[in-house]
Parts: sequence; structure tokens; C-alpha cells
Amino acid sequence: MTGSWWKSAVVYQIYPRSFSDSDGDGVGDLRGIEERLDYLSALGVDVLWLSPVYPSPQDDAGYDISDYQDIDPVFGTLDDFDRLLSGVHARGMKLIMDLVVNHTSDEHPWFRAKRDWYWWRPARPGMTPGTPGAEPTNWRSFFSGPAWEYDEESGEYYLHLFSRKQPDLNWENPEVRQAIYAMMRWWLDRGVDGFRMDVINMISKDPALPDGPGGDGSAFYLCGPRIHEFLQEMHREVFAGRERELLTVGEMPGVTVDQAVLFTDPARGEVDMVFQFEHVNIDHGPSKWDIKPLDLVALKATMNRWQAGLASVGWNSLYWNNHDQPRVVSRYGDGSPLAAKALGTVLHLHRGTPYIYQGEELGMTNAPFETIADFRDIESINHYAEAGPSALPALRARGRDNARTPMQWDASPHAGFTTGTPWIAANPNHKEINAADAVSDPDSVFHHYRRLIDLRHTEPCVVHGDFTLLLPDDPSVYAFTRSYEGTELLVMANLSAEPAQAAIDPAWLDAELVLATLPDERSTTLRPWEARVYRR
Ligand code: TEU
Repeated sequence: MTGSWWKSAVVYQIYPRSFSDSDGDGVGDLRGIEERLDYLSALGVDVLWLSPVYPSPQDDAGYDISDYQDIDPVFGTLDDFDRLLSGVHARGMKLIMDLVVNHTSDEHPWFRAKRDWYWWRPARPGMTPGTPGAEPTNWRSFFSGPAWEYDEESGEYYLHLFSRKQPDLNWENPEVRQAIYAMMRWWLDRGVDGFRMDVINMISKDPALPDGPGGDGSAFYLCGPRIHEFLQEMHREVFAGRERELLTVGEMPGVTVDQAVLFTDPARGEVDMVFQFEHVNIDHGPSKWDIKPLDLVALKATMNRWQAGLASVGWNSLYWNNHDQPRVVSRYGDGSPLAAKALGTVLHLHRGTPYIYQGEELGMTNAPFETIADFRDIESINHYAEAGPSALPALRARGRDNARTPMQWDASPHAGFTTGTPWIAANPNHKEINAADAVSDPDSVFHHYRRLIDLRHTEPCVVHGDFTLLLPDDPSVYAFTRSYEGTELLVMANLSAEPAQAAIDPAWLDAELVLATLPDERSTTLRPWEARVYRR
């Protein structure tokens, strides 16, 4: 199973709203991306993933789509899109789109014209429709409040797992599925190279929609009864028989290793890989706002379980960051460039396809949000409305806006992202952390990421090698080996602010040092946040 092109690829996620603004309206756009393609090609990434650029009321920053087959004017036009796509292809890269088909916007024409394409239910028996507690089930929405919205006109409720402006599509209806497959074929025919599929493991629900424990309905909508059937049908209807090399990755909150094996077993024809969440859910309690410090031993254990679980069948995706997560260098690191390099090294040397989120390759950090007025994200704003000012520390640490501040291109005002007023403030640390400085400094996080990508492209052991975790109980050192056809790699990183003794075989110190973040001292003691990769 070494034939799949995406095993040696690195994907770069662009959040268009925050990447590069070509027209000074304060919002990034497609022409802005086009102007930055040489930067991305210098980094060496193979695939670009665009977060949604379709027409949208922008209630959830574009994850609420009102037309699947056009571009929102704030981002440009279909002509701009075609130009961008040819620019990407001309540089030997590919481009995948965000596919958001668990729900549409409530402003999508389907929502008015096709009532039975969504989930409608009457009030709870014996309750007056529209009154508190009369919702058809006790399910809570991801963005606070009930997952049901009352519609005066029809006297019924519709289901929305996310915002009330994101009604869930009813995939039980075959017309819904056919409309989505036709739309996907339209984008592939236009030349796109695949899809990142938003919360795709939520599309099959238990049609009985029973109450869940404490308002948690996830048992009835995560990996529901027909999920594999739907994804196999999609594969047949959209992807089968296409000659081009495509990539599909399904975002799947709550997915287990066992399920992931089924989703990514090529013989089953579902998706190439999934985004799982265990490694980004270990530093909080049942609620994402209930924050806990990182337990490195637990992080290594969960990563190891996914490496082992998908070793013979299926494939992992690898990520620390995306537009929903706080910046890893602030979260699992200490905010320093050295920590950014160590975390990048650890991730990219695992077996799987790495994803870089814009600015991660610069070591971009969380933002210094002061008051709730600094936030833009509906999830944070709704949580604050419900929980009050005591929620601020958790919002600062975990709010999704940490990932959404403007890409830091240079030291000029607004980080060179826009000549206008950005829709969200640039991080003031753009004077020290920015692409212009990073590209001209061979020792930068950017060049370290470039070397990590290059190593994946040139060393088959990085792509195919078996993974063996070392020192599972060490609270500071993250170490493992990879091995493939007589080549062995040792990766070790000190993910702490104190020197750490790595209990590895000292014979490794004589091996070739392929990558290092500090000058070689030929010692098994790792300096704070130091990372090394050896080959023999
Ligand atoms: O996110 C799905 C998801 O379950 C979470 O990561 C979510 O963003 C939130 O942080 C839960 O606390 C996807 C998209 O990536 C996200 O941007 C969208 O808001 C969401 O789906 C709805 O489309």
C-alpha cells in the first residue's frame, strides 16, 4: 500500500479570511492567496486546503454556506478562483476545497424550498411549542443553547448541531445526497483535487433522535447507523473512476481508532484519511472550556495508539493546528521559536500526512485578547453570553480566534495582511514574528519546516517507516524511532523548559544528525525545547 501519492505529501491549510487581503477591505481574498503562491511553493507544500470561500452570511465564518457553486464576493469571483487554481497547478501543487454538507446556511434556498431536506420535528408531547424545554430533544448545540430552533410559521423546530443559522441536512433523503454528489462532481470537473469534509461523521443520525445523557446527543449523530453506507455511496458517485490524483480527508470529532480503520481502509472506498480529535482534547475536561495543563505522557500515549491502530490498514492525518484550535506553540509549547520547531519536528516525523495551518510555519502564537470585544467567533461570543466574564481566561487560552488573527507577512502595520482595517486585529508580535524576516533567516521556524517537508519528500523512511514509541513514561522527552528497509530514524525532543536526560542508546550519537534545532553537543542531554533527528 505504498502507492498512494498523499502519503508523501504535506498539506497547508489556508483560512482565506485571514491570509492575504488584495483589495484593502480588511478581509483576505482569492487574489491575495494568488499573490502568495511563490511563498507557499518555497515552503515546499504539496496541497493547499482552502477553508470555505462560498457565498455565506458568515455567521460561522463561511461554514454556513448559502450557495455551494459560487464564490462569496468578499473573497472574489469564480474567475478569480479559476486563476488561483491554475496558479496552484502551474507550481505543481494541488488544491482541495472545504466541503460543508452536514448543514447549510438557513439562507440557502434549499432551506425554504425543500423542507424535507432538513430535520423538522414537533414540540415535545404535552409542551407548548416555542416555550423553554419544549424542544423535541434535549440536545445542546456546539455553540451553546439548544440544538433546536423554533419556527413560528410551521409551528415546528429544526435541528442545528451548530449555530441556529446552520440547519442540519437530512441525509436520509436520497435527493439531498444526489444534490451534494452533483455539486462535488461540478468542483472536480472544474479542476479541484479533492475535499476536506467538515464534520462528515455527523451526517448519519439515528432518525428516532432520542434524548441524550445531560443533553449530549452525540451517541445519535456521531458515526450514525448509515455513515459508512453514505461515504461509500459518495465515493462511487463522485470519486470512482476519476483518473486524477485526488485527496479526501474527513473531519470526524469523536472518531475512535477502530472506526478510523474502517473509514480509511482503501478496500472499502470511503475516505483517504480522517482528522481525529483525541490529541487536541486531552488538555480539557468534558467541556472544551474546562482547561487543564498538558500531560505529555498522555499526549504520547494517544498519538501512539493512533500510530499503532492504523499501522497495517488505513492512514493517519497529523495536525497540531487548524482554524478551530489555539496555536500549538502557545498551547503545548512556551511560545518560543525553539518550541515551535520541536513540536513541528515531532509531528512531521510521525507516520501519516502532516497538515500545516497558516502561520504555524512562522511559529505564530495565540493572541493577547483583552476583552470580549476583541473576539469575533460565534462560539466564543455565545459562550461568553452564557457563562459571563469568568469565561475570559478559557476563551483566551482556547478560543478559535487565536488561529484566525491575520497571517503575519511583515513588520508593517496590520502585519502586511491588509492596507485597510483588518476584520480582527493582527497580533502585535508581528514585529518579531513574520514571514519576511523568517524567509531571510536560515535558522527560522520557516526554514525548519521547509527542511521537515523536504525530509519527507526525500526519505522514504519518514513516509513508510514503522513507528516505535520510546520512553513512554518520560514526562519531558518525546522520542521514537522509525524504520524502513534497513534505514532507521531516531527522533527526540525535549518538550519542556528544563534540560532533560534522554535515556536512549548513546550509540545513536554516532549516527548521522539529519536535523537539529541547536548546535550538536553529542550528548544525550537535551536542552530546553531542543529537537534532533538521527539516521542510520
Ligand atoms: O468543526 C467541528 C467541530 O466539532 C469543532 O472543532 C468545532 O469547531 C468547535 O470547536 C467545537 O467546540 C467544524 C469546522 O472546522 C468549524 O470551523 C465549524 O464551525 C464547524 O465544523 C461547523 O461547520
